[in-house]
Order: sequence, then structure tokens, then C-alpha cells
Amino acid sequence: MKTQVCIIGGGPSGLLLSQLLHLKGVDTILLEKHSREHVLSRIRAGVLEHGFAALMREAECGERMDREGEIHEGFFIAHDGKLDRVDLHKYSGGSSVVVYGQTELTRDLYEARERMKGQVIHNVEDVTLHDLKSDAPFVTYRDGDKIVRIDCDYVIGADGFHGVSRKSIPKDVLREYEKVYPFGWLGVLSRTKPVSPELIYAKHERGFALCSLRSQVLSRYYIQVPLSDTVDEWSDAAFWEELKRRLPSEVSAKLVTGPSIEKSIAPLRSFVAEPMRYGRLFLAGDAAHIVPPTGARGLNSAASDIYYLYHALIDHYRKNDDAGLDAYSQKALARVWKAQRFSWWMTTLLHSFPSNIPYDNKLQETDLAYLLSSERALGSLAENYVGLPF
Ligand code: RFL
Ligand code: PHB
Repeated sequence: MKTQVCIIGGGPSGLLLSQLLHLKGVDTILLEKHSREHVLSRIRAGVLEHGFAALMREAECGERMDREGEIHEGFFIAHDGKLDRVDLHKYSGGSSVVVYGQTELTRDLYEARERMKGQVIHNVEDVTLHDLKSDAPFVTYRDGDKIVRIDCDYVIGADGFHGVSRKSIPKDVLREYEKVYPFGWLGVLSRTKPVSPELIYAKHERGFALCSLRSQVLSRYYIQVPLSDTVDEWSDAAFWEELKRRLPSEVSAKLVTGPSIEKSIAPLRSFVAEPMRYGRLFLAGDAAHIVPPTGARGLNSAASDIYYLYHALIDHYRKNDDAGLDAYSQKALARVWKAQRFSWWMTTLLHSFPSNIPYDNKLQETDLAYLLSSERALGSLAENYVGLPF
């Protein structure tokens, strides 16, 4: 087989890029390791930057997001039994975020690829990248007993943190930066009315908690748990009880509980691989960087990579101009590191760290008090949360 751009990974990054390129007449083949059902069973992000929402519209995939997604102009920070509202709209100069689940967004992208007869190949095994430093790279995968070869101009590694693309870059070329946090998030999805119309990020000495939502009938809650905990140890009843203890009483009194329809633990990690280009291979999204979910940056950082790559590839194919491709790694990483900084800061501000000495806890309390008392600090939070410009 032959294509212009071979995309590895059918998560939001890979699907969005293939859809955007297809609309501009660039040919792509997308390879996904799992079935579509498997990809759509993962419950992940819920908050989209306005710039990402605009990219979904440009990809002709924004219709359901605009109909069913919720515009949020603020969120709450709960601490010391109180609730403080962060007015994103006011402090960001008129911006907001869209609350729309990654699962729904991925479904919309799959449906668009199907409508346009895009080539998306599922359940591929043993994906291998070849000759990335040459002008004629190719990708192979196994389909049963058969090895299939795809010749292409460029390979896009959008295959997530555990994918094969980053691992195809020689170790002496790649520099990896990593920080592992000593806790995870236990998440529960439940068909209940959300406790608050806007998200609540809660700082509590027992650990962080987050009240989020997917719609007015679907709630998503998280609590900080030690890494040693397993999902089986957490009954629904124990989860609700712990969540209530970490929320101000005015909130926990209103919490509607119900059976969980999904429950999982995600470890918290910050990670960046540099550079994001190796010859004809370009990394995008979680394949190159991940953040702890506290600042809601992960999917949004993936979208900014796709924005840069999309424009760079269009300039290459339409104008024979490679400046965008040559600048990609540097440009993408500059924004990625800002998302890293923000996610690390939000995580440090709101979680309980087992290794903290009393001095650290005092600084953490002071950081929060300063934030909530300073319009400039709130401006910085809001600007980062709604998304820095691409
Ligand atoms: P994905 O979604 O991991 O998709 C990669 C795809 O590649 C496939 N794959 C392969 N395909 C072919 N060959 C191989 N060898 C392959 N190896 C892997 C995989 O099957 C998969 O389908 O990466 P992508 O597209 O870069 O998207 C990134 C986002 O998924 C991720 O950043 C976010 O979910 C992070 N995140 C959040 N981000 C936000 O912006 N806002 C949020 O509110 C937010 N909340 C979250 C989150 C992530 C969470 N978890 C579980 C990690 C909340 C949680 C709990
Ligand atoms: C979510 O709804 O899953 C969610 C929202 C905000 C975050 C992280 C996750 O910061």
C-alpha cells in the first residue's frame, strides 16, 4: 500500500489529524492496535480548550460537540470547608472551555472518518517503523500471517504513551524528562445528576477530589488515592463516603450517589520526550508527553501538536514549504512545556503529598491564599486553563 501520511494510533490525535488532512486532499492511512469498541470504552478527558473546539469545527466534527457540550465560564476551588469560584471568563478576557467527553469526541471523529471513507485499519499487530531517516520511510504491520507494507512520505507517531513510535527513535537521540507522583486518581462515572453545574477542584488534608461531569445526567468524580490501592478495594459505597469527606458540607449534602458504570485508577505522571521529530517521523500527543490530569491539559496539548503538524504538512504539500515541519518540534515543545508547568503547579497546589514537611504544607496553603486574593494570579490561572494561544 502507498499513502502520503501514515498515522500510527487511532486516539483523538491520530483521528483528528487524518480528518483535517483528508479535508485538504492529503491522503492518509491510520493504523490502530485495538478495535474501535475498545478505544471508545476508555473514559478519559472531559475539558476542551476553546482552540481545540475550533479545530474540531474545522475538521467538520463540531456539530454534536456544539449541541451537547457545555460551555463553562468558571470552576470552583474547595478548601477549608469553603468554595471559591474562579471566573474563567472574567480573568481570561472573555474565554471559556467546553465540557465534552473524550469518548464522545473520539466517536465523532470515527464517524467522520467513516463518512469520508478514510482508511482506518483496526487490530493491527507488530507495527514497525522503517527507514525513518531516508526519503522513503515505510511502516509494516502483521495481519494474521501476512506482513503488510505501507510506503509513505511521513510517519506520524500518535500512538500514546505506550506506543511503538517513540521507541523507534534511537536512545542516544531522545532525551526523556519524567516526574512520577506518589499517588493516583480513582475515577468513577455514574448516571447521576452532577453535584455542581461547574467543576469543583477540592483540596483536603485527606487528599484531592474533583467533581466533574459529562452531562446533566452523567457525573464524573475522582479522588486521590495511594498508588498501592486497587480498584477492587474500593466499593462504590466506600468511594462515595470518601468523596463526601473531602468536599465542603454544603456540597456533600447535595451529592447524589448511584452505582458506578466505570471505575479505574490512573497513576499521575509528567513526561516529555525531546525532540518530537526524528527524520520523517513526527510524534504527537501522549506519544511524546503526558501530564497529570489536574490542569485538564493532556488532550488539549495533543490538539496543539495536531494544529502545528496539520499546518506544517499542508504547507509542505500545497506550497512545497518545509519551514513548518522543520520548526515543528521546537514550536510544539515550547507549548508542551507550558502545559507541563501548569499541570505540575495545579497538582502541587491541590494534592496531599505524603512526603511534605509542615513547612511545605504552609507554603502550599499560602500559594492557594495568594491565588485567591490576587487578580493577577487568577488571570494567570485562567489564561492557562482556557488554553494558551497555539
Ligand atoms: P491516546 O488516546 O492514548 O491514543 C493512542 C492510540 O494509539 C493506539 N496504539 C497503537 N496503535 C497502533 N500501533 C501501536 N503499536 C499502538 N500503540 C498504541 C492506542 O490503542 C490508542 O488508541 O493518545 P492521544 O491520541 O495522543 O490522546 C491523548 C489523550 O488521550 C490524553 O492526553 C488525555 O486523555 C489526558 N486526559 C485529559 N486531557 C485533557 O486535556 N483534559 C482532561 O480533562 C483530561 N482528563 C486525561 C484525563 C487522562 C486520564 N487518564 C486515564 C490517563 C483524565 C484521565 C483519568
Ligand atoms: C474529567 O472530567 O475527566 C476531568 C476534568 C477536569 C480535569 C481532569 C479530568 O482536570
